[in-house]
Amino acid sequence: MCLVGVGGGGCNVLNDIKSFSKNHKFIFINNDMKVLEQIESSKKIYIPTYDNNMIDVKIKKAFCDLLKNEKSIHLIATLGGNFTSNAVIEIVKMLKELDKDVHIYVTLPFVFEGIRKMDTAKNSIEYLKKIEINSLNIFDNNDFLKIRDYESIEDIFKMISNKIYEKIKEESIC
Ligand SMILES: Nc1nc2c(ncn2[C@@H]2O[C@H](COP(=O)(O)OP(=O)(O)OP(=O)(O)O)[C@@H](O)[C@H]2O)c(=O)[nH]1
Ligand SMILES: [Mg+2]
Repeated sequence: MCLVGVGGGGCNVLNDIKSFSKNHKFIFINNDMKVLEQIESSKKIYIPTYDNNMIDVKIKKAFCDLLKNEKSIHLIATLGGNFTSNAVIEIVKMLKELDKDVHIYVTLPFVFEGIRKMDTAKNSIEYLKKIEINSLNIFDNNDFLKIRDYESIEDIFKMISNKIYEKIKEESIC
């Protein structure tokens, strides 16, 4: 399986999944070079966000090389931040151009993070719904707050990573 994590949260989820099972291909994508440098992996793609055309020829080539033997891609994005919410759309469009099967796993931010983040996330989902993809799985961070068995936000993030991985395994046998 090929799992791709986008942005700060998406890369964290991918790292959690890597700690449960190393048997997959993991590709980390971020616009934050410092964060990307700290990730122990050779499969990383840096997308600078200083111009509007996020995915240029160089980045497309990097994707092509890393994904050349992969038919299905499982893409993880924790929505709400600017980078992730925009980049996920551009990446999905590019994966479709490359004729890949695309399964998407996104999370909605916590309500306490503010209306702006929630709106950014929901806009992104509306765009994703317009693209022909294999599946769009939406997880709401706020649902996890209702579970009493946690001590910190980090505990919730671990629960979310578990849930996403369970769903990826389900989708990959369909
Ligand atoms: N599941 C999970 N969600 C996270 C984690 N860190 C942040 N988030 C959620 O993801 C949302 C987006 O955060 P990031 O992924 O850091 O955002 P980004 O796209 O990198 O944003 P910018 O760098 O500000 O453009 C946050 O509002 C949180 O709701 C994490 O470790 N795990
Ligand atoms: Mg970031």
